[in-house]
Amino acid sequence: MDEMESIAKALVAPGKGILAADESGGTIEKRFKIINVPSTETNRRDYREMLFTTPGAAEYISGVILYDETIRQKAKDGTPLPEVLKRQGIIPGIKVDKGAMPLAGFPGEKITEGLDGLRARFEEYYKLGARFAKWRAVITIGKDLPTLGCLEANAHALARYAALSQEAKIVPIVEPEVLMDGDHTIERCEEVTELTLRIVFQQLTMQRIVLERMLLKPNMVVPGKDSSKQASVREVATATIRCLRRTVPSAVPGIVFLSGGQSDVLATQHLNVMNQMGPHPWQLSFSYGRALQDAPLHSWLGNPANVTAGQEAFFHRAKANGFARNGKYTELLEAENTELQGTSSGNIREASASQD
Ligand code: 5MM
Repeated sequence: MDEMESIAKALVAPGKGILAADESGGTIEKRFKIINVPSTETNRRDYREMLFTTPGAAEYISGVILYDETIRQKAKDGTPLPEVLKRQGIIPGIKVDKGAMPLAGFPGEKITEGLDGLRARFEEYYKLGARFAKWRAVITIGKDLPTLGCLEANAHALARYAALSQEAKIVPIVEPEVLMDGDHTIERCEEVTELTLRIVFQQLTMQRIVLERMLLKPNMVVPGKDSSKQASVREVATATIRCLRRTVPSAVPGIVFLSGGQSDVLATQHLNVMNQMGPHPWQLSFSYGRALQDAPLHSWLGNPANVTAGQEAFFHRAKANGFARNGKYTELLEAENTELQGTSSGNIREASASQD
């Protein structure tokens, strides 16, 4: 089998999913602020080393998305962090976008930047061990938003990125995130997500992306976080699957959801019910950032004495999502390690859905 195809398949292997640990400088600073830890290079390294060296993590985690700084960092014993992951049996990945900036002429909308010089960066990232990559576009729902201009610009950039990624023999994860911010209904989220995915796949086709060699990282279809009408787990699962079946070709090997500001437990429940509704044309897994990290972050608190507690909290969430990815998650499983979860779900619920 082609190398990229086998990497894409390995990333969505049964019972496994991806840890998104690619917070850029500003985002990790925000996360550390919640636990009162200064965002120094050493603290960022220590925190990520704690996650990556979690005993048994590879049972449920297939790959980790790194940030440019992290892929160049070394563990305390001098081992490069990508090597630490490889020794665990985890595939290193890299975020290659340079963030979302205001889109000229489109007030309230953003365009993700980072295409200039990307071919050379991909070459270097391959040498540093990255075998998959990620680029995130953000789509805002609001009055008269999103515009077609914004959707097309972002879809085009995603497709240009994916083409360069495949040229470098790196599997692209294509992440068009329709944000949860706002008071819109679940129906409006479904309408916007469907349109977004249609335009993204048109552009991927135009740029000759080999669908078997990529993964899609979408939002789930949920009401805005300020909506007066919240949805049940089954409603979210039903709307999300309907939307994906209408838009994602079956040649795409896997869909790895982002959590987008949902509580960690809810993100697991949604994934579980969607998998129970299968079989689906693609594997359905996770690529969570906050929904995997909120619990370990609050157990760690920047204190070296808490590393084991942080790893246990991370392992627990990875395991829960590994089971959900097979539709086998249960309340009993969630209750294991209850004392370690502390207030994590509460904290994440209070956090803003927006990354920006
Ligand atoms: C980890 O956060 C990623 C974005 O970081 P920056 O905003 O600093 O670039 C983000 O793309 C993340 O990978 C996805 O949104 C998934 O994370 P969540 O928290 O939504 O599951």
